[in-house]
Amino acid sequence: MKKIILSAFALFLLFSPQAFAHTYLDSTTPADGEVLTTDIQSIELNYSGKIEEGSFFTLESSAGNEIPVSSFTVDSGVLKGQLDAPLKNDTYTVKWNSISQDGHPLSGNFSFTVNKAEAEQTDEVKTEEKTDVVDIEQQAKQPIVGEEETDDSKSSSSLIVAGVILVVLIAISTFVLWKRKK
Ligand SMILES: [Cu+2]
Repeated sequence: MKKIILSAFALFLLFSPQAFAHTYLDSTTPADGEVLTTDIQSIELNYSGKIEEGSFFTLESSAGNEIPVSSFTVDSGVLKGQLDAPLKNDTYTVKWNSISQDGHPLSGNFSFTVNKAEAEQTDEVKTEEKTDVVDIEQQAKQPIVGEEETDDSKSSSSLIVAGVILVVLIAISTFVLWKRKK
């Protein structure tokens, strides 16, 4: 009987890391709500775990026009999209789609603003802009859109684990009853 309990426990340990391996979007560069004052060459999405090849995102201007992204690379938990040309001053939305290593489709979006300083600006205006940037950066610390979905999926993972435990318990009690009959 001890052996059965031990092997049931081993079985549980074997399956549980996978049940908890759900990936979520950890951070992005640029960050959600960030205001950029310099040009960027790429957009990076950092996930909490591995994501599958074929994960991608689209980049849209505030008018809804799609900005071309020349190439995507997936390196373990990092999805990187290369930009063809410098971005004009505007607010952009990144709409991302990826598949977690456990097969979960994941999606969400975040936005950032490009606000490059004009070549001829008085110092006064520059100081004003700096204050604005700090305010928006504080807003950026708010959670990234799409994390709510992750929390739901986490609880569903716990449900799966609970289900596995239940099945194992039923199997053990069935076995014990069968042995007693013998
Ligand atoms: Cu998952």
